[in-house]
Amino acid sequence: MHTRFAGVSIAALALLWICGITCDKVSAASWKKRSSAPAFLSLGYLHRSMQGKCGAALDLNGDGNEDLVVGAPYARHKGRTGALIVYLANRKGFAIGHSAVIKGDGNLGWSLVSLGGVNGNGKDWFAAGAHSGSGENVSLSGTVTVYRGGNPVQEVTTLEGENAMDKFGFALAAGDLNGDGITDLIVGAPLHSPSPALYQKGAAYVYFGPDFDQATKLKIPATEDNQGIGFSFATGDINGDGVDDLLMEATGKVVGFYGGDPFSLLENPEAYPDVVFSCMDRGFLRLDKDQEEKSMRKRARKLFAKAMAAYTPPDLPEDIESKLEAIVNQ
Ligand SMILES: [Ca+2]
Ligand SMILES: [Ca+2]
Ligand SMILES: [Ca+2]
Repeated sequence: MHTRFAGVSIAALALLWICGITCDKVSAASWKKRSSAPAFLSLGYLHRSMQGKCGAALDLNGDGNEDLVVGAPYARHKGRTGALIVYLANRKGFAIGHSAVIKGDGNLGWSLVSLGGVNGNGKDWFAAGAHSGSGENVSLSGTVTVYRGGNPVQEVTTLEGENAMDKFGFALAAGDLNGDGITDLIVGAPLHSPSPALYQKGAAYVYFGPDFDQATKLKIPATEDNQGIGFSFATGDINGDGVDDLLMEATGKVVGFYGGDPFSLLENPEAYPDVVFSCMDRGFLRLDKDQEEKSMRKRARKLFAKAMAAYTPPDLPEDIESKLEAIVNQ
């Protein structure tokens, strides 16, 4: 079973954020040679870049120490927009400076997800979204680039949305949905229009590892029951069968599809969700299907609350933070 919620990332990013604030007040020279958390960069093109919008903690170079990739979707360089900042750590912690900056376009760094070890060499892979990116076939559809761990990291493939302005790559998640032991990549395109009647109601796409092939993706379009998908996801095993399941935010509710081998969504991508939760003030309420199962509801609620928290900027109003915390701790 794989549960890929950014718990570690949250902690690392919180440190990073705190560190960034501190940097404004303390000169770099007064810092110790090695720090437990890296500092935000103050390079000109990263000014107002929203660096820290997202992050992923993963071992890029296979040395056993968790490294950090941070998105800066509004970094500006030579007319392009977006960047990823890589921080490699050793066993003592992070160096003060960054290790590399991967410059991109189309708001690269809006979303990030670790794919774990894909080819068994100990170096983790990750994917990064550029929701305004242009693909080979469609301009401004949004793109997602898959990177192979290493020093430097290398691009494996770039995926693209179907139509301009789909915002493909707005949200990402990872999990082994077809139960073959290899991580799969889930990409949201919240403004995709599956049909005129479902204008900008969204879609989700699943790309199966280790190839993450554009041609063999699974498209889960918005339906009458699933409108508003593509903004956020969570993965984890909510029905306890050992295979990751997919939870998707939809308008006014969260819908869930069970993973499996065979993966039933492959047969019918427009199937009615296996579970539907409505977003009520007090968390998630199971609405329909099968018998009430408290433990599953509780797990799903926790999984999704953690995923939402991972995408929460650090300056949310206190009441929203406390509500999220209450959901997570229920
Ligand atoms: Ca490492
Ligand atoms: Ca898989
Ligand atoms: Ca499952």
